[in-house]
Amino acid sequence: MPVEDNIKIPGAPSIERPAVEEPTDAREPLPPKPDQQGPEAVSPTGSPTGAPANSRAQSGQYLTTAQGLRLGDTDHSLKAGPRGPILLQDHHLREKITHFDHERIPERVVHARGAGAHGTFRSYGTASKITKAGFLAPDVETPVFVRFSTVLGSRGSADTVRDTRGFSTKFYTDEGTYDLVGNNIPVFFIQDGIKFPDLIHAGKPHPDREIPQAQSAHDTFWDFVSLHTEAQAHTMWNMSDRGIPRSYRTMEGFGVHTFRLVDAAGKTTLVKFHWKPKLGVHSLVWEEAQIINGMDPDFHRRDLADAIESGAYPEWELGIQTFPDTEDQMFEGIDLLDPTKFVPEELAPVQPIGLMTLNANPTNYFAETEQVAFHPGHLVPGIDVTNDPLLQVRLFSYLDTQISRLGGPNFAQIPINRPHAPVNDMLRDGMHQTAVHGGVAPYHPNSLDGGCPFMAGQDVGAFVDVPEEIAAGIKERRNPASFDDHFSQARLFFRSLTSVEQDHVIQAYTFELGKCYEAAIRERQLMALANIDAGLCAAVAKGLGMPAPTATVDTPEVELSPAVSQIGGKWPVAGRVVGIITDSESDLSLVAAAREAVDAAGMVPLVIAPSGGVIEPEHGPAVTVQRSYLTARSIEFDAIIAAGGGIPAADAIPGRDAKAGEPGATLDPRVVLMVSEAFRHGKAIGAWGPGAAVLDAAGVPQGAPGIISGEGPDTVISAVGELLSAHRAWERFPAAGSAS
Ligand code: HDE
Repeated sequence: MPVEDNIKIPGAPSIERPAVEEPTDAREPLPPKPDQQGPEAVSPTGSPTGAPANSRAQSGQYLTTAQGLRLGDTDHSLKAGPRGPILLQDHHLREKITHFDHERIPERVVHARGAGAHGTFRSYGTASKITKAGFLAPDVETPVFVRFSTVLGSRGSADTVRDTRGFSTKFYTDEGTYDLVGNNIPVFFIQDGIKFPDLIHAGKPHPDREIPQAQSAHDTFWDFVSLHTEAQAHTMWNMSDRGIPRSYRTMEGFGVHTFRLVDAAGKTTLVKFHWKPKLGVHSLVWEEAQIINGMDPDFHRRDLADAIESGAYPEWELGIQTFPDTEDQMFEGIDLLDPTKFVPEELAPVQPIGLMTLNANPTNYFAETEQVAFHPGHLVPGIDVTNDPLLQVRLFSYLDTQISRLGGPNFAQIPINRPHAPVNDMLRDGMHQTAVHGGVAPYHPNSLDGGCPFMAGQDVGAFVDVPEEIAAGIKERRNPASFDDHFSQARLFFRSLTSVEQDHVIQAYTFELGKCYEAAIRERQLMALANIDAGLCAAVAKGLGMPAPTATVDTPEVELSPAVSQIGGKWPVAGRVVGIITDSESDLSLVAAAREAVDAAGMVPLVIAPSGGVIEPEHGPAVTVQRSYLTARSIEFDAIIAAGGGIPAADAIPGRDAKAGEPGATLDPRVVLMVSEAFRHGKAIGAWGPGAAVLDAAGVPQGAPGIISGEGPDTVISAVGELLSAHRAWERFPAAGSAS
């Protein structure tokens, strides 16, 4: 049994530690864990019920049928004799199997893989000058549910694939539910939503063999984006470190489109929404991301849930860039209706308007994270849409998709989707209707139900579509000329990165295009890169072993935006994971002190030892092991402390663990691998005592950036924390750079 200690390691599956023996005493189901929360107890029509938070969970001590009939056996079917056929009469068997047969619903056509959390949003009130939205008034607190996602992969796909991430927030406001359904990249692939099925068909696995899963490194994707060059700006962001976030907690979020805020007098302001993570914007490195996909495909989900469980609540500031609502809807030459363009922060600063804190995990993934239904058309008074042709198509699509995904038109009555504002919608009947509507006159106007429901005036919170004059034009399928520039913002982004980040972009393009079978597709994408940046194009072409084409388009010169770089600041380290390597020669009092120090700094200490269990020294505290040399891999840790010499474990033989290498080594090869990978990935590494030998064996040069050797945790842990606040020891990446 693990020893109890005052440092709680997140991830316990149950609120109670189980005994080895199967429980036999009847008892009520266990309550949710302290880090968990369910949807608020409101009725299908938005009224508070006053019921306890877990009132929707199952209750009662005994197994029952769905009708509440107590059962005495669920392990044996009803048969004609012990060896006879099963009887059709077995109502329990049929109910159990029939329900099981229908447990799955269609996964989302995009963004199928996701993770969610509950939280609150507290408004600073700074936006109330330009919007009448009640939840943006000073100090208003609004419950939220957030779902993060990848775009291309199926529901069971890996978390750390190179992809755009979704960042959807449901604000349960008093004036109705407001959804901000954004991404972690501020520009999109396409300008007009009619192209969305083409984009997704190109990005998803090939329809014949259904490969590759959850990635863009394949022919159909690059075929499409190289032919359809408006996708190049988004692709550039995706090939940068933004495509492989370290954590959902370290992602920026963007509303992407331009929205319109409306004040009480009807005055409008154009805005772009930004979520700024308090922990900074950080990413994985590509090799790390690929190893994680195999070692821990749930890496991002686990990170989010563990952080919340351990009290390191992720926070984001919501901010807006504001622009005058002029007739041409342009700002500094950027068309605000073109979703493939962003407005650099240097031109329009992001003004903070509120703080979101995610403080509870869902109690049930399916009920909450899978069934939550977002829609950019879920608006509140004070926030309206613009004519961005991508947004306009989204306004149709999100409502429509829920009908097949959630089995009918009443998905707003599913607990996680219920508004916290009174609902009187005159929508009636349909599959899975759970409300019990009164009255006889669900039509307007009526007199039989006393005329109810009534139309609201603006004085009582009606949503009024912003009256907008539409310039005379002809009905046609055409973009405005301002949408024609496909390359300048890709150039702007690439050239604004530091040289380490530019190298990652080069690596990503070279990898992705190197995975394309067809040379013509590689060549065509190189032609697009030539129009963006000749140095980038040449470096990628070299890696592909192909000639670099010359530019065919006269791409306008750009002002750089250093704000898009992720490198160069210091951020909090809350919830970061520190692995502490120990062995039988480690001084366990130092290991115990290291755990305390890591925990006290708000990070999570995980002890890695030759085998699992508990290390019990003759003197001093016992230490519970969280990872063995077999189960640990560098990717799980943001920093590694070698507090032991990595004496080979009993299973350090390839027959038990292929990465253990050849037998007979003086150090366990898995420990050496762990440290060398962490070194290659620019992670902070600390060592004391026999740990120094591990660093030597891993080829870590003494005095290299981000390497701390000391006498013990006193000096090493604080130095490691300091290094982690910059995310990585960036100096360790030999930067070639490439901007022309
Ligand atoms: Fe989506 N998108 N999208 N999208 N999207 C969906 O809605 C769609 C777009 C985004 O966590 C679907 O409920 C079209 C831009 C997120 O549940 C679907 C177009 C942006 C999520 C859909 C776009 C997004 C979705 C799939 C082009 C960033 C996950 C299931 C007109 C601003 C929401 C669902 C969640 C989900 C359609 C473009 C973000 C099919 C037609 C641009 C974060 O309705």
